[in-house]
Formats: sequence, structure tokens, C-alpha cells
Amino acid sequence: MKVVPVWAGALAGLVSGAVALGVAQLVAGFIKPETSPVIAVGDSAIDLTPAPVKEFAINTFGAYDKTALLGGMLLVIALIAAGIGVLARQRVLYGQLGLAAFGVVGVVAVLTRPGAALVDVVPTVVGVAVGIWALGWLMKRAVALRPGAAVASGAEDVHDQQTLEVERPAVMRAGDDLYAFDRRRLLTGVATGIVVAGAGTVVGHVLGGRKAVDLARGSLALPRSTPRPLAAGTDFHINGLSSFITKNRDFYRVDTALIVPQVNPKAWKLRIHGMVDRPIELTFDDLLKRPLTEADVTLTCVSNEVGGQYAGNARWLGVRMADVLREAGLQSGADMLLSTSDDGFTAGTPVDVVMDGRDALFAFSMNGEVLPTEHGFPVRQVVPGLYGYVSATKWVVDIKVTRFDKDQAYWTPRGWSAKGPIKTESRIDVPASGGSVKAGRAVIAGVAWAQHTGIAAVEVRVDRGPWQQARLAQVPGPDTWRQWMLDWDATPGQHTIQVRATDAAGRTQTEQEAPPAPDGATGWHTITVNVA
Ligand SMILES: Nc1nc2c(c(=O)[nH]1)N[C@H]1C(S)=C(S)[C@@H](COP(=O)(O)O)O[C@H]1N2
Ligand SMILES: [Mo]
Repeated sequence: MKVVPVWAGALAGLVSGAVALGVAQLVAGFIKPETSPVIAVGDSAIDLTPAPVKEFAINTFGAYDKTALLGGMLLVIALIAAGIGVLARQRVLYGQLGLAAFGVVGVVAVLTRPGAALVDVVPTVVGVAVGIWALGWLMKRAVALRPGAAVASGAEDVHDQQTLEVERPAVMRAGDDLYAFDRRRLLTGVATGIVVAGAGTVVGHVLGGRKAVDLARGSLALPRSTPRPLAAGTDFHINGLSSFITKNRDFYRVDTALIVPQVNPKAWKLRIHGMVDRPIELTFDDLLKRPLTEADVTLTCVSNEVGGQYAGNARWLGVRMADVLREAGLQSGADMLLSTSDDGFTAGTPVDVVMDGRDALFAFSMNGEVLPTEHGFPVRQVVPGLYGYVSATKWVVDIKVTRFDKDQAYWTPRGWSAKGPIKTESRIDVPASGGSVKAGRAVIAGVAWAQHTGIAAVEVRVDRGPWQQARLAQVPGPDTWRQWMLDWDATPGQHTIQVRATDAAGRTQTEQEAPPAPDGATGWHTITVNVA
């Protein structure tokens, strides 16, 4: 084995250690995140660290003290693993014993955590077992029989290092010169190991994070809101017509997150800073203790095409953004709230809109349920009247009070308007576009929205005939969409149906067609149906 250079032994040890940790993380992700040996050893290290050292770490690294600890730990582990690999050059078994000793430390750490159970050692044991196997496999790949030496020994045996070391016949012991270092095979093995270690770590982390947040979501008791029944007459209950309230599971979802951010409410904080007199940091508990507001608000995405489905209406419960901002003390000249989500997305919301008395909320509940993770748990913004990309930051963690001429939010340099008031829109839900209808009495119905102004009228025309006034459902206020319907005597043949809405300020939707970019689509929703 001495034919294996020191660097190669160290590399094999390093990768075996990484595989052990990656596999352990993966298994822990499935079972219980806290049972990952890295976390357990880290927690133990924190507990065992003398107070002065801890204070030094916190003073030196600030909020990054945990990251620094983890980094330091991984560095030490890496050095030991490399050493184990160098040892394995003497004899693979020595290296494997070294890994096993490592495992023992991990097992002890896991078992001494408060509330530990015996099964908690499973991730460590499985991880170390796979690591031990990986080391043997890598060391085997690192040596090959020299060309021409095959006659003497039998090519099959050569790659079985463990028996090779112990049972090698005397004639072969004569020298390692029978064997050569096989760099290429070792490196392909190393690459495989890195992939396994990386995938295990990432997948385990995601699974574990999700589990912890699901648990937190499930056990959260929402503060009671002043129960407010749904205003009567908001829903015509027509088949195929969007219900007034969109169920959480049917609510459209738009965000830039590949993996839904998992934010634990226990660790969540909202920082408000920038052009304020008193910067604020709120915890989730702080938020729940504040006066609450419940509001029915229709969210709309700027990417919604005329007639599209990127709109939904829900009852949100949360804290008024204006109350919190007033406490922080907005400085004059500030005109933008730059909110940042846990995953780095940003939105720029006009200060005057949030402060004008409307129900702009830091929301933590949606339709009476704890906010679903994909809709921003634990806290998201909801601002009536603005498209989501400039206002509805999910997983919100930071608000910088600033100016539009100083800062830009996520979508602005990507070709979307810096400000995004929602354009008045109406949509035909029934009959379905391109569908067929039985001749005779039929109904045309849909929804229309003009958030924070409200819908005053909806008109429908068939085959470009005269506009007819649709009947409007009730609404609790100006911030939701409004159902509309019209009885129709459907005659056989193909028909074109069009709709247009007028907002409470008397402005009728423009016929002018515009695409969603840069600030929202316009035009009249037009469908064709077949009547038979
Ligand atoms: N963190 C984060 N929040 C976000 C987004 C995002 O990409 N990331 N997208 C916004 C956009 S464009 C819209 S339309 C709404 C959609 O909210 P929903 O997914 O709950 O329907 O979220 C907004 N909030
Ligand atoms: Mo959006």
C-alpha cells in the first residue's frame, strides 16, 4: 500500500469521512434532524465550551458564531479524516478502525443529548459503516497490479486489499513493486464519493429542515381573531365560477424559490431598519402579541394574462404593517419599503400605499389556517392593490426603509416596472373558453377585480352586440374580487363573449391589449363557445 502517495491516502480518507457524514445526514433527515452526528457533536461542543470562550466566539463572530463553530469543527474532522487516510496506506484496517473510533465519538455525542433515544444512533452508525466501506473501496481502487506482474499473483486477488494485506503469500511480500498506484481509478472513485456525500448532505438537510418546520407549523396555536363571518351574498355558488374564497390548496403559487424555504418560527426575526428613527427586531412571539387585523384580500400576479388564473382571494390574519412601521418611526423622504425574504427575493413597496390606512399586513394565517409553507410561513406581506412582485413578500425577514431612487427590488432590473398597482381586470369563468353549451337558458359568470378601489359595474356582450349589465355579488370591501353573472339565452352556433369592468372611480377597463410585462396585462377577456 505504500505505493499509494500520501496525498492520495489523505484524499481517500477525506472523502470517506465526507461520505460517512453525508449518509448520516441523509438518514437523520429521514428520521430526526437532531440526530445528525455533526449537529450532535456541535451541540455538545457548544455545551462543553467554557463560558469565556463562548463569549469570545460570540463577540468575534457575532450572529455567525454557529457557522464559525461548525466550520471549525468540519476543519478538525477533515484533518482527522485525512490522517486516517494516510494511516490506511499502512493497512486499510488501521484506517477503518480510525473511522470506527470517530463513529464512537459521534454515538456518544448523540446519546448524551437531552432526550436522546437509542435509535438516535442509527444515522451515525449507518454513516460510519458506509464510510468504512468507502475507505476500503477507495484504497482498493488506488492500487493496480503492475503490467507483467499478473502472472505471478492472479489479477483477481489484487484488488481485494484486505485479504491482500493479511494473506499475501511470501513471494509477493517481496516488494510493493509488484503494485502500482492507480491514480485514475482512485480519482473516479473519489468523484463518486464526493457526489454521494454532497447529495446526502443536501437531501438530508432539506428533508430535515422541512420536518422541523412542518412540526412547528402543526403545533402552532393561532391567536383568536375577532370572528367575522363571511359577508352574505359574496358567492353565487355557480358551477365552474371561482368561489369567493380560494381554498389554500387551490391558491396559485408564484415565486422564484426552487426549494420552498423552510423557516422555523422559533428562529424567525423581522428586522426593520434603514430610514427609521428606531430600528426594530420582531420575533414571531412579538408579532402574535400585537393587535391583529383580519382582511379579505385578493392577490394578483403581474404575470397574469387577461383571463389567466394567477389571482386568488383569501382571508388573511396578521399585524398591520403601518403599526409596526410607525413604531420604528419612518423618516421623511423615505418612499420605499424594500422587503427581503429568507431566500433573498426582494420587493419594493411604496411607503404611502402601506401607510394610507388599507389593510397591508404581515400575515401569518390564510383562511383560518397557519400560513402554508409555500405561501410564506411563518410570515408574509399582503398589500391590497399591488401586484405580488412589489408587495407580497413571502418568508419575509427584513425591511429596509429606503428610496426608489436609491434601491431596486428583484424584478426591476429584470424588465418589470418598479411600481406595480393592480390594473382593473375581469374574467369569464363560465362557460369555459372553447367549451360547448346547451341551447336555451344558460349563465355567463366570472370575477372582476380592482383592488382597493373596488368594482362598480361589469358588462358583458355577446357577438359584439350591446353591452349588458351583469349582476354583482356582495363584497366585504374594495380589496377583493367580485363575482358577477348574467343570464343568457344561448342560441345554436358559435358565439363570442366579452367582458369589461368599471371600477368604483368610474374608470372602465381599456380595450387596448398589452402583455403582462412590464406592469400588467390589459384588454377585454374574450372567449368563444359552441352552442348546440
Ligand atoms: N419570497 C418570495 N415572495 C414572493 C415571491 C417570490 O418569488 N419570493 N413572488 C411574489 C409574486 S410575483 C407573487 S404574485 C406572490 C404570489 O403569492 P402566492 O404564491 O402566495 O400566491 O408572491 C410574491 N412573493
Ligand atoms: Mo407575481
